[in-house]
Amino acid sequence: MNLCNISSRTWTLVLLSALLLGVAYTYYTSGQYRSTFVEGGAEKTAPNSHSSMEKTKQSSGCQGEAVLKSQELHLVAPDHLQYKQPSILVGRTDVVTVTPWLAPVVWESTFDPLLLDSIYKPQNITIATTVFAVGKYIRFLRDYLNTAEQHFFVGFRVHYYVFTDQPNKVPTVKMADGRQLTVRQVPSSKRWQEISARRMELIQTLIEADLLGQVDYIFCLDVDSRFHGRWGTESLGPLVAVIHPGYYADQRSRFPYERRPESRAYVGPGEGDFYYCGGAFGGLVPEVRLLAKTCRLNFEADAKRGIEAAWQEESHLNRYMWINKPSKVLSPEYLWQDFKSRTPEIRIIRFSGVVKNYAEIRPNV
Ligand code: UD2
Repeated sequence: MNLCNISSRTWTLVLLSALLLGVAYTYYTSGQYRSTFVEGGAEKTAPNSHSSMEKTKQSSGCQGEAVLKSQELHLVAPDHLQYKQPSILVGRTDVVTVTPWLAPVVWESTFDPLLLDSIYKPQNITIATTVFAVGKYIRFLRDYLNTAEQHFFVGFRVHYYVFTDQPNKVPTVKMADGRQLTVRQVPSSKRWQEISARRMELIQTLIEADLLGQVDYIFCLDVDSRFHGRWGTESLGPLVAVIHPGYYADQRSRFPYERRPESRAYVGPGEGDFYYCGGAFGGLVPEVRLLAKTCRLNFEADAKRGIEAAWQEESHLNRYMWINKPSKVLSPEYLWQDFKSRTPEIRIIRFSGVVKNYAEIRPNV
């Protein structure tokens, strides 16, 4: 063995170790952050849900061991829980239950409510919901709240945040234990487009001031709607979008995306996945904060150049969800419209927009 041989082996070892370290570092950093699309925005990256993981002891069957706890990545079922046997051969065949990026599409009979509730119950999660009831829309609030008490995350901690210009008209609704309501006063507006569009800004502010680190999930919903069936733990995920009931059978060329390239909400021909509704979206609080912030910044950048996207924040949300793929997609069962007759694939309507006379309830036409 000469000196020359030793040094070339040593060099090979050093180089291999450096290569391995490099690969490990790239893998680690790419897992830490989820890249996002913020045109004109300050933020380029966002914490991934992995970062909220904490090491903790919990009763997972691994008594005494430290295990990873995360609402999304480590689903712990109670020992000895009895439920229907799952199958990978028998299930719904009339609808698609997974997106091309492998996110579940939630339809009736694709999940086991007992199993899911049993997984999430011990986590003691809190779900915030935001709802805007400005001007004449205050009339929808009572039904919205009453039906939410019957169907929305029953048995879980829910905190309703009502944004209204008429706090004195917020109805008193009997709520189950662990559920509460907070009223936030907002200015009235002469344009419905402005009310609808400002929601993102107010949601972002609420999250940053009150919800981060306090609440687990948030759902932002339209007030002119009622719950008719279960909306629960099956809807939980880091970033959750709802398919709009009006367009799910259409070609994407027909989706009412913003089509002017000069808008930050632009989605071009041959682009886009589904058409999602602005009336319902949600997920983990940090993810929804990023969504709200991005949509608000892009909305404001458009406004500075005199552009208002075709469907205000719904257009910006669609653009966002195209780039930042939702981790769970809720079928139109989760936002139907009362005027639409039910189609065979809709086995249950869980939440549905009421029929309204736009000319009568909106401040402008
Ligand atoms: C669609 C969307 C809605 C929004 C809008 C375009 C669905 C089912 N609905 O609904 O989310 O994207 O198009 O901007 O996806 N509001 C008030 N006072 C008003 C007007 C609106 O409080 O005077 C609030 C209220 O919470 C209402 C929401 O804004 O639920 C959306 O407004 P909308 O219901 O008039 O819009 P709509 O039904 O066309």
